Amino acid sequence: MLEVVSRNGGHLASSLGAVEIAMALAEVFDPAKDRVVWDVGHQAYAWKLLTGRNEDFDSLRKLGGVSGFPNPAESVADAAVAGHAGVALSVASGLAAARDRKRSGEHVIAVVGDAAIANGVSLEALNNCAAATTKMIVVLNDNEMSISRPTGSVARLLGRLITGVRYNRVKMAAEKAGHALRLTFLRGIYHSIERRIKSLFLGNAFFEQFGLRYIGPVDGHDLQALKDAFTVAKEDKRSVLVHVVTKKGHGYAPAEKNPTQWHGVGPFDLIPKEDCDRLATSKRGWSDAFGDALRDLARKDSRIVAITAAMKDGTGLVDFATEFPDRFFDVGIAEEHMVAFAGGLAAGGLRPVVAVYSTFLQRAVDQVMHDVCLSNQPVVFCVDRAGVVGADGATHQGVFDIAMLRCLPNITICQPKDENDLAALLREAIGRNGPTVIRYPRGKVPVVVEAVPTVSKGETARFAIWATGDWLAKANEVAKLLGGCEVVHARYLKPFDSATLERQRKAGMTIVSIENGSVAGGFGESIGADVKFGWPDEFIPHGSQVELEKKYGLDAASIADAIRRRGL
Ligand SMILES: Cc1ncc(C[n+]2csc(CCOP(=O)(O)OP(=O)(O)O)c2C)c(N)n1
Repeated sequence: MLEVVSRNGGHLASSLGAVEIAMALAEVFDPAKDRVVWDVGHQAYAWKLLTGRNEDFDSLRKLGGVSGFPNPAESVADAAVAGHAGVALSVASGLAAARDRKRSGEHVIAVVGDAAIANGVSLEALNNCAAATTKMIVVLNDNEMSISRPTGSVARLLGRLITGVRYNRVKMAAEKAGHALRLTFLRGIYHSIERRIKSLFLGNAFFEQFGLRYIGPVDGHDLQALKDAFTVAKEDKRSVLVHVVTKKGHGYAPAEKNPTQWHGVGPFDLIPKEDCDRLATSKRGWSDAFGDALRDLARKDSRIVAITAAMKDGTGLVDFATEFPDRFFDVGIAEEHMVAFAGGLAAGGLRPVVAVYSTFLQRAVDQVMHDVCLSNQPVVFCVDRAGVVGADGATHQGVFDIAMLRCLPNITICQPKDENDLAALLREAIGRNGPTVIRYPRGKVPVVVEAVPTVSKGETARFAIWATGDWLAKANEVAKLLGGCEVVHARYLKPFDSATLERQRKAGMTIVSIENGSVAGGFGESIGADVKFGWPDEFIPHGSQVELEKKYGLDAASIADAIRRRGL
């Protein structure tokens, strides 16, 4: 796992922490018959190695290779598609209810992390699982980490469950040393232990109230202990939750030391000179540019607050959180709550800035409509990873946001072309009395890019290319290859620059659109472009961004060829 991820990049720390869980599951259950549903699925590399993907594992996350996430199309051992957090308990409940009807007898197991179990969908599933199924098994993989430190009351409850057991051991030891309890000093410790043990039972009761027998906490790196616990869970007639305690990054010192930085990594030197130094020097991306621009604005405008759903690091908000701790909210993996909460903050007079990946905003489209757009709240959505993200594959490609959002009344959608433009659009968004979406892609941010037309003064262009943000540079390349072309940076996607479009139409130009988003429902459709380039009506698999653009004919040379073939 280490060797392959060091070459291909991937989700390392979570998968290292779940090795023994995967081994014990593969041994106690039948991967071909029993159904194991991994939540998010980024922690399932060992499961892949153990269930038929060992030979091909070198191709992890490569175009045409083994996916970084579970997928039934890849193996029968993968019970469900995964990539987004919080749904494993729901999917597993459905599989268990279907089994109950068929009386087919297989076991259904959901493996869920301590952050994902606090997600709204997980809690909805917990609320329903006793009514919906006769029996399912939940493995709660508790490493006391989300990507960064988890927030919220469920995290606190789980923490109490673990410390409760540690204290239980201390209490027993104290009891053995019975006479010592006469000393007041030790009596104080004893009472604090008592209190913690009470809270332990409250914690057990939490899951028992949902109809799940609670087993644990079990040491998640003790293979035999895991196998024993899973066997008990298997044999019990009732639904069971096995609380497993693991260490994120287990077995690789740099990842253990800094699990947040090693959650998802690019290629790295397997034995780093110094822990994580390569990551520390990684190039400046769009997320960093966003974080810096927001801090700049926040220093001048005290109404600005920032919100993330467990993605402080990925969205570039680490420095904001440090500089403005009381103006920063990490709501946990809870996108629906995050957006409705932002609507409330805006209604209360603040200027909330929601930083979220395009693919995860999908969860909260209803709240964008109902709690933000309908009452025209000034919420700014900074939609990161908008466009194809590459190796994370179909569950993570951020290609649907334009199509999903542009139909919503009151919303403004824009996309910067470079770093300066991002800062400017953010400033404009904060000043707007209504919702704004600013979308930008995964990857490095250019400082300045300008649209470069290839028509001389006085000459009329044969066609115009309208390009969104990050693909403006590509439009320039196409224009250079073909000549006779106007290039427009579609800075605002909604409302768009209709005066320019009208002028070009009147001049008889063909309108071409290029966007890093789905063609269906995309920007090109909204302007009625004659030729539209973007991602087709299918799920885009994993591969590098460059490879995928080539494969789908979306690199500059292929686009130029396609335009030429149309006789333009
Ligand atoms: C809906 C959704 N929001 C955000 C993410 C990004 N994300 C991937 S893993 C992760 C943390 C998961 O933590 P936990 O469930 O505790 O599992 P661990 O990685 O610690 O094993 C997050 C926030 C996601 N996959 N899905």
